[in-house]
Amino acid sequence: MRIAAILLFAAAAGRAETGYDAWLRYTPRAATVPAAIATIGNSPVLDSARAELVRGLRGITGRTLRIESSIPAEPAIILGTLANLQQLNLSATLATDAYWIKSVGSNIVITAQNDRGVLYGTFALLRKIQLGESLDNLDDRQTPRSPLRWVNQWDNLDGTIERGYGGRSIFWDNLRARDDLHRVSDYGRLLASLGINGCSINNVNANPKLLTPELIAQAARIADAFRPWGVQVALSIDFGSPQSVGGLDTFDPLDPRVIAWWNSKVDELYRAIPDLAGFVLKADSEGRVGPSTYGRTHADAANVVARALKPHHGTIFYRGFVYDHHMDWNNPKNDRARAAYDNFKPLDGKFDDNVIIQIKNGPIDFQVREPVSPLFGALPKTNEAIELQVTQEYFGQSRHTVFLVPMWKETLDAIKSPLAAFAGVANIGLDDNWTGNHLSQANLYGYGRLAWNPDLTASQIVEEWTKQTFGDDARVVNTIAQIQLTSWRTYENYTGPLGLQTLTDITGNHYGVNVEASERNGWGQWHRADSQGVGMDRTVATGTGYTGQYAPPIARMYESAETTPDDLLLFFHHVPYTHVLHNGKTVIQQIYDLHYQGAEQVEQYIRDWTLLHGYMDDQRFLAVLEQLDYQAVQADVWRDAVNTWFQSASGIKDAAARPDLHRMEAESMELEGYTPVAVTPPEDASGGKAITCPVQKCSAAASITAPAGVYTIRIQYFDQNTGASHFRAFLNNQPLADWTALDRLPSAKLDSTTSTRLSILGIALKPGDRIRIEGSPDAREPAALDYVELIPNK
Ligand code: GCV
Repeated sequence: MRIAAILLFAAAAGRAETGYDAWLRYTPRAATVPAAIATIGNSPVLDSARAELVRGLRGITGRTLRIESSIPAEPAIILGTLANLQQLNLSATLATDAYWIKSVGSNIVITAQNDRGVLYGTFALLRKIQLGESLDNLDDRQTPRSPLRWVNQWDNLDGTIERGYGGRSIFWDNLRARDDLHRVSDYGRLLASLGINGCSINNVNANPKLLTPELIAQAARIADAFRPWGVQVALSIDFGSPQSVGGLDTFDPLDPRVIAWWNSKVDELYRAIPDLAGFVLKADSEGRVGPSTYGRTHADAANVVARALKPHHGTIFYRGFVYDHHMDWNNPKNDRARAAYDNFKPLDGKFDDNVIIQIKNGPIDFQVREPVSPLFGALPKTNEAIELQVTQEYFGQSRHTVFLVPMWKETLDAIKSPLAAFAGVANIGLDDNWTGNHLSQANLYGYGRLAWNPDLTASQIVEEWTKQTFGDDARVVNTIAQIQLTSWRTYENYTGPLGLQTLTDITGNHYGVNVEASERNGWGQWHRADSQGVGMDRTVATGTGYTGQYAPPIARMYESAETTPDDLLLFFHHVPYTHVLHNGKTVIQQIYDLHYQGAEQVEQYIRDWTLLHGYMDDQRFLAVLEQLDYQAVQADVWRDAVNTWFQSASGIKDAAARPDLHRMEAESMELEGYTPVAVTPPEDASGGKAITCPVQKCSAAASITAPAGVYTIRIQYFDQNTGASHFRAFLNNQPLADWTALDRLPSAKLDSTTSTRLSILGIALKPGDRIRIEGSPDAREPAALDYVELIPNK
């Protein structure tokens, strides 16, 4: 938190603006459109299309469209399927869900092969208007690249969300669908605006109870809420269900009783949800049961369910995310990255045609940078879907701005084989703004747009999103686009560059820094950094052989450190810290430099964002400012922790001159009541130590030795989730700041996750001035402090 700046802006805040409308804001702008709408045909989806057009144009033009049920003599916007608009003699062949927006005389016609296509065309017309595109001589036909475009919710039936950072579930609470499902309808509208046509409504770590009659009835209510928006419900299933809820003594996919159970369960489901899209199945992965229990294959498992779905035209997405999380880390030939290919390649051609293998973009698990999974294109006789994680599990969990589209684009551009489907692990919850951070909405938008058309560029997507969400003032669009488009690289710079993967707490919350957490365990996210060098040797020649899973030209490129791009060097090769990169720097110096660079880039985002004051509503302006400010703090924590760890591991000092931070370690201040404690891991605190207060009130004081000048005073403290400690800061006994540690940070420990700070801007200081901080613990939170730092004003 920055005290001076935020208070200043907060004073200006006016009308409540939550961000709930996301990119469907329909704010006023000049647009010449017909005054009437005629919808030919009748269905809930067409009703949604008509209502959306009326709503959108009322917002944009201030006028309410006249509603006609047949084509009027005067100009109109005409909605209907090709079959219903035969009188217009439009000749076209359109795929399911494709749309055609066409000027016919003074009319604008939105047509498609199915009602859902008409709905998508309606949103597309509204998007054009919001983007200020010309409506003259319209002739725009758009066909989605893949027929199935789903989001996966990792929502649990108790209302929590696995890896969810936008609040609790909009679907479930306390083992039932919520009584009020209006958020589900509103979400359906957001999804429809992007062309998403399926949503699996529960966690892939599936609760088998979902297949009991009581919960099937609940799922049916959710399907009803989505249906008017053309979003079909799918369910994540547990492969042990024939036994756990079916009462059988087996779930062996080849057992006739199991086959019969799946058939009858699926029939029951379709009676309740006639348009059920199908299932998602995570089997033999991270403790989920699967066919291996009976020595059966993934094809046996997928097909038994697929055959039950087939008569109902349902699809099963079978996850390729299968690996052993108890691998022996001492064996240098073991490699989690190999797992998906090793498991599925031998089964190519053995899956039924309504099975889709759902493959994560990279071979590990949504790390900050991974190569493209070698399974794409390796299964020519099998349907493949790409799974992208919209929720920011390893990307700062909605507390950091990270726009994922540029990363997804690199993957999608590299995949040459057809994709039968897209699956995106969604990032929404009950928070007012859906995603916990206004700028993270762009990830959902971008996912949907790419699922429709993977050829769109990241710049096109961010520009569209920004104009619709924040308006089309050039300063706003350029600033937000610049922040979003560089944010992945920025985050990578301070969390895990050169292919190290996200250096986070792998066995914990996946949020804060813990460089060693990935090592010496069976999870296989190893980077194998030690005193000599760093990186995983995945070569065929001397390593795990993973590079051999790629097609020959790619395999050759990754086999040699010389030809591997620096961004992925340490993913493929173990090298000494002194290995020289293509840019001429050593690996170790690059690690140091990039961490400084990443942290500085976030500071720049704050400066850039500040210039947008007055160009948007104060609420969203302020919320993003606070979020970026917090991100800057965390980027410093990451920088210091990672650099400290590598300096101590490698024994090689950072060769660059860094600015003097005038840092006073809390443990070296004059303490009353406070006690120094060791922090684990030590790199998570400056000097490896913090101070905690074991009594009701403690204080830490120091005299300033920095030269006279104007400074920002940074007080680095710990904000655990076990209480709300109170702090007060004084300068020469005059009150300077007063705050309570009650941010929602996901840890109860003193570590990098809870390390945060208060910045007090613009304070004149001279040598000898006394800074004193008082801390009062609350519950089990000990008002811990790490350091005080003085940053001279430039
Ligand atoms: C739903 C990672 C996540 C898990 C997730 C799993 C998966 O391991 O940390 O939370 O489980 O991926 O994709 O199945």
